[in-house]
Formats: sequence, structure tokens, C-alpha cells
Amino acid sequence: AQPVHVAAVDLGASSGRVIVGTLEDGRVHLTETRRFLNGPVPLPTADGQRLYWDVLHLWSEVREGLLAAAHEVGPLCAVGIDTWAVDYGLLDHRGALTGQVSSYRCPRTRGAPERLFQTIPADELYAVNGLQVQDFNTVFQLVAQARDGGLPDARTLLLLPDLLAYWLTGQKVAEVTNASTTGLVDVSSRTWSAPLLDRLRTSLGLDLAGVLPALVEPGTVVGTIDREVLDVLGPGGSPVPVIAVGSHDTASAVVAVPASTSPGSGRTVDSAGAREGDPGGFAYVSCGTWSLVGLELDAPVLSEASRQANFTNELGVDATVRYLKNIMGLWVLNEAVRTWRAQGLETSYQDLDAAAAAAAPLRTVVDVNDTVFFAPGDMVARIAAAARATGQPVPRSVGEYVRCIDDSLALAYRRAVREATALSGTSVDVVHMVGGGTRSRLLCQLCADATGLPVVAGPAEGTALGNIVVAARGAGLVQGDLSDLRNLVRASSTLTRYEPAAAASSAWEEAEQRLLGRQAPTA
Ligand code: LFR
Repeated sequence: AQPVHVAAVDLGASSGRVIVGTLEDGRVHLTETRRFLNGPVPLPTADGQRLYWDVLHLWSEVREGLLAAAHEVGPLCAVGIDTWAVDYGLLDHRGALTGQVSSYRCPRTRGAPERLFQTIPADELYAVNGLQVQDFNTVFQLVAQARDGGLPDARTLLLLPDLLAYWLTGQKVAEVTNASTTGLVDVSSRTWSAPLLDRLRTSLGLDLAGVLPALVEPGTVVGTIDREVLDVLGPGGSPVPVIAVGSHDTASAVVAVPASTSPGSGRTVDSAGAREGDPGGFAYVSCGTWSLVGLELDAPVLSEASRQANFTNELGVDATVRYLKNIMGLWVLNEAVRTWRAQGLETSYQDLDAAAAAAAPLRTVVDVNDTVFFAPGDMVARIAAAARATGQPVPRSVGEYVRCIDDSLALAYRRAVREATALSGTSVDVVHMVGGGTRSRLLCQLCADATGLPVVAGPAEGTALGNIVVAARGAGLVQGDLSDLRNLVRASSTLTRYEPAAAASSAWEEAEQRLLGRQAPTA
């Protein structure tokens, strides 16, 4: 068969990329045609600092990347778009943006959950949407927006991937995996929750019913790229379809977990270890700006214990549920690197990894999920403060800081895997790490040591691959269920297996107790 090309637009909060997947001989070969930095842009207002996304810049980069894809690699058979979750643009009656697109890290949402819970109690919300409480969930952003003047001119709310798809095709949809992070979707029925929308209208004066587009499942053809907008063509001069994929980046990343387990089947086979017939399932760590740690299930866990532990149920591709916890992730490291570079330190991530590997293990650990690490800023100073506040030694070198971050992340992975299995009544015997974080050999090894489980690391471009295989299936280029898509991912990836160090267990238990015993005061 002739090779066919599918482009993934994959935007993360720290960087974005356009990657072409070329399908040939049962494998996907990736070609990156554009990579660019991204980050929240601060602007002062009378109410203090606000953080926005530079969506026009993102849009220009996406256009350039797709043009390069079509012109340098070949005619595109499909395009899929994924970004981080929860953030949205509002369109007026002409389809023009009514204002800036806020970043989920914008402090405008502080206190918004508590305000909403006065009218819709947290447990009632969780029973419907199954979502962890994070200030940034779309529903809480809307609470903040209602306080700041509401949605006067807004006729349509589009989450970011849907907004980009709209600009390319003129079609407005709400892809369901990402929509599930709004807090407005009934996680059990995969539909907008009419009762929740009703209560938001009566309690906050937010009339969202007509503003939210129809939900579509991954695989749906959204529309074709308007050539006036972007001059690209498919094979034989055909129009290029935009396919709804797991448009939440984490949904696409989990599609690319190279395990051959269907949800609930409890058997794993991974190519790096090829241990067939293991009794347990798999956990995953999707490792980018955030680390998303959890399980793939076929039904949500909506128990009170799960809510108390702040575990989330997000909707996945092919009727799956991602049961997981957000861990602050490489954000902490990226921000620390930003600080060091501003101070003139020239360093690569590889050098940092080597320096951290040479530093003493578990000397200082911090609670990476403490809210002090959420806002952009000087993470080095914040880590030092957290070390002092918990009576631990302050790191003395760049290597020790990176080691502290990696140890602390691994410690958080350990806790999340244990909680996820306990709360869902499942067991796992392997952890799959996907995403850019797998480029750190140290972090992968620490994850194995901390969880006491083998780690299979890769693919590093998991999100783009997960996006591409779902777009390819939507366009009719490949067939099959999730495990067939994962076979394709596995055939296309280099995986590395890390075995847990046998002696490590007690040291991690000690570190865990150290943190539990001496919680730092939160900001
Ligand atoms: C990861 C991610 C997480 C989501 C966070 C904010 O990139 O999409 O899944 O909780 O970003 O949108």
C-alpha cells in the first residue's frame, strides 16, 4: 500500500508541535514539521495580574506547521488536534472571539469552587461529573467569568482544540474527551448534564445551554479545511478532513500507552518485557507539563472515598474512563530551568539529568502538588522554602534541585498508583510512562523504584501518536479497536524497560513518612 500522511496538531502548555505520521507497512513514522514554545502571558489589570494564552500566535504556528506538513511531507489524508484541557474561547454571533482566552493558571479562579459549592454541593457535582476539584476546571472558570461580567456577547463556547478546528473548517463541535474536563458533562452518560446546566443558570445566571455545541466522540469528521483559510490539499487534490481525536492531550497520550490490555481484561503484554499472562493490569504516567497518573477503566469510580482523594474520572477514547490524579509534573522543572537560564546558566535537560543522577537520593523531598508550585515563578526559591519549612536540607546545587524535583515527582507517582488501585479495586503489575518526561532516564528509574513496579517507557511523542492513530481510524485509513491501535503504536515505538531496584522500597517509605509528618504550610 502507498504511504499515507496524517498530521497531529499537539499543543502543550509549555510547547506545541505539528507532527506528521506516515502510515506504511503497519507502522507509523513521525516527522516533526514545527515546534514552538508556549506559555501563559501575564497582563496587569485593575484586579491584579491575569494570565492569557497568545492564541493568535498558536494559530499562526499551527498554520505554518500544517503548511510545512503538506508541502514538505506529502498530501494530508487527515488532521487531528489536541491541546491541554479546560480552556476555552467565546465567540459572538459572527463567530469572532469576544475577548482574550484565559490560561488555566490565571488566579481569577481562586475561591471559585467554594463559591459554586454554596449552590451545588461538591458531592452532588462529583456524583454527576466525576471530576477532581481543580480551581481551573471550566465550570469554575465560568464562575469567575460570571463574577467578572458574565457572557454578554457569547453565543458559542469552544474548548481550544475545537476552536482551532472551527478556524480550520468553520464547524463548531465539542469533542467529548476534552468536554469531560469542563465539569459540565455527565460522566456516566457522556452527554452535557442538563440538570447541571439548569442549576448554573438559576444560581449564577449563566445560560450555557445554547452556548455549548453538540458533543462528538473521537473519530467523528468535524469538517474539511477551508482552502481560503489554509491552502493545503489531500491526495489527488481532495479537501483535507479534520477528525475529532482524543482532543484532550491526556486522552491521546493514553491511547498511545503501548499495552495490549483492553479495559478490565486484567492482562498485559508489553513488547519491552513480553511477559504474557501477568495477573494485573497497567497504570500509566503521562509525563509532560503535568504528570497524569492513573488507570484506564470502563466505568467511573464515583465513591465518596474517591472524591475525598480528589481522583478524577475523565472520558477516554472508545468508551473508556481515565481514572487519575494530576501531579504538578515537569512544570516545576521547566520553571526552575527558566529561572536558572534567566540567571545566565547555560544548561541542557540531558546535563540536568546527569547532574541529578549523580546527586544523593531522597535527600530532600517536597509535596509537588502543594499549591505554592502552581503559579509561574521562581521554583528554586519555593523548593528551598519548602525544604526549610519541613526541616530538610536545602539543595545546594542545580543537580540537587533537579534530584529533589525528580524524587518528589516519583514519590507522588507512588502514592497516586497506590491510591488509584485501592480506590478502584484493581491491581497493576506494570507502569507505562509516555510523553516527553520519558527522555529522563533518571525519572523513569525513580518511578520504577518508587512504585516497586517495572516501568515501560515510551513513546516520548505519545500524545501525537495517539492523536494520529485515532485520526487515521476516523479517516478510514486503519481499522480496529483500542488494542489494535495500541499494537500499531507498539510497532512504531522504541520502548525501554526499567526494573525496580529491590533495595529501594524502605527508602521511599521513609521519604513518604517524612513528608506526611512534616507538611509545609500552603500558600
Ligand atoms: C495535561 C493537561 C491535564 C489537565 C491540564 C490542564 O496537559 O491537559 O490533563 O488537567 O493539562 O488542562
